[in-house]
Amino acid sequence: MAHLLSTSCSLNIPSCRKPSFQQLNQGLIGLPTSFTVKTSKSPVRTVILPAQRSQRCHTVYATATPFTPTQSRSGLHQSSNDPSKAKRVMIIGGDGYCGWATALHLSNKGYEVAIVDSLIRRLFDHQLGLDSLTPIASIHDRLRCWKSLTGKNIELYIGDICDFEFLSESFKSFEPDAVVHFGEQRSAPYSMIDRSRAVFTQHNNVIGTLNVLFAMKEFRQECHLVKLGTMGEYGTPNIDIEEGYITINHNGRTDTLPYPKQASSFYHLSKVHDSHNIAFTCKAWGIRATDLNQGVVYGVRTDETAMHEELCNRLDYDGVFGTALNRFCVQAAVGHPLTVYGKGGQTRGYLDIRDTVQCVELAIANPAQPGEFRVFNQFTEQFSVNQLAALVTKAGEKLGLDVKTISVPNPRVEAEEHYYNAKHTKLIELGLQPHILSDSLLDSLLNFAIQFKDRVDSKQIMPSVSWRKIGTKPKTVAA
Ligand code: NAD
Ligand code: USQ
Repeated sequence: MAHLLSTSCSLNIPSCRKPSFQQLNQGLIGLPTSFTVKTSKSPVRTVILPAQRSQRCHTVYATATPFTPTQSRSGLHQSSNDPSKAKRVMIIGGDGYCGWATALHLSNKGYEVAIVDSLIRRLFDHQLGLDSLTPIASIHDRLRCWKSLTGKNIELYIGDICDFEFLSESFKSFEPDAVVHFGEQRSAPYSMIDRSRAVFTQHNNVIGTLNVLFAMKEFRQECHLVKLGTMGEYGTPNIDIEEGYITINHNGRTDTLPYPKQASSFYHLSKVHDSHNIAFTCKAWGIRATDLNQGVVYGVRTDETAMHEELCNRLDYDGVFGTALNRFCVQAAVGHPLTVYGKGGQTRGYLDIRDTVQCVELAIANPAQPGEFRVFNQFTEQFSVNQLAALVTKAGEKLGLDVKTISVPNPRVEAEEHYYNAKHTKLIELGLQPHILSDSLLDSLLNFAIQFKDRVDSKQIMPSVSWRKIGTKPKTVAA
């Protein structure tokens, strides 16, 4: 992959010192004493750290060893294998936007949590010259801070799930009862930059998920997979969207079949293929799985990430990784016109990141049966892009901002005016209490954007990736 800077790293982290808050605030503790990055032709691999069990609290060694010290396994949520133990949840992609918030939330709720992440998302940012609106601490500092604030451990396995050996070691070491899989390349524009990114996205996502399925079959047959899918798998059909399955009468016969998929980017297509692979392995091997077809997520704060600045989550506003509502709030804060693509009638399901963590918790607490492939549509409200722009304009004006909107020629190939009515009752039935997009949430998101507006690089706001112009030439190689 021409765009990938392949790395293998060795890293020594100083010994176990409990940080003071002052130190954490100054970012002084936990800086690696040595850090080397080697480049090679192979994709990003495992971080390899020296094997010293005595320093286990701050040292990851070999491919898959916990970052934090082991703690007595107590908690509210019990493992199906041994009811006296807390449920063990592996969060793949736990350094990312949804994964980080979820890892802290579940840890706070008494689950034993491990994060598995290749940190490749941080590399994408470096390669494309992007940055989160919010400053984010390294994963090591994040976990040290969490431990010092709450006394709770989150174990850390740094590596690529496309590397089956690494994933196997992580499974054997952590022995998860549930795996929450966020660990994919998740940007539709990224997957449409050039051939190399399209191929990378499908390889990373499809092979990574396939490896997770094989690891479950081999090492943790009882484990429940909670996989992040996307509402975009369904596209925008001119009929109601059901939750995963539709009952069809055809030529006098009836069957309940997977709902038709009409994805509209190489990224969204990778999710469709994942869903098929998961459905097949549920049938063939008796895997238990929940596919959470999530809508577009907005917001940044959750109860846990708000506890300390080093726990702060990322917030993307750029034209590649930024999503509609988050982008509009940042645009309003810096006086950039809101970028409505095309006619703005594109309608999608949206949810607050506080509901992402709630939905995942509900799915884990109410697992699918062996062999069951369960699909939930995970969003709380639907909006068109024009409606979002109008809501942000109104909320911005209340804060004294002069918010304008422009119509940008649509860089994507998508319906700009269409019917959209997607069902989303199954998570409500399990107990989801939605955070509806309110004036106060918009106020707080806008205030957040205003707080960090000096970090905004306005050059990153306009879209630069065209669905029609994608070609074979790697885009980051100078002409
Ligand atoms: P993100 O890019 O912030 O986080 C993804 C994380 O996965 C990153 O930390 C990355 O380093 C890691 N990762 C990627 N490939 C990996 C691999 N091969 N091995 C190990 N780690 C890997 O993305 P996000 O916004 O948190 O999204 C998480 C999941 O939720 C994705 O699967 C995405 O498709 C889905 N989702 C996100 C949204 C949204 O609005 N953000 C909406 C619907 C669905
Ligand atoms: N849009 C604009 N202006 C912008 C940004 C987006 O009009 O400045 C429009 C897009 O054209 C699209 C809609 O808003 O019609 C949503 O785009 P988005 O960038 O907010 O979200 P999308 O590309 O669909 O992807 C995001 C996440 C992805 C997840 C998906 C859920 O990046 O991981 O799968 O939301 S869903 O949209 O339901 O498929």
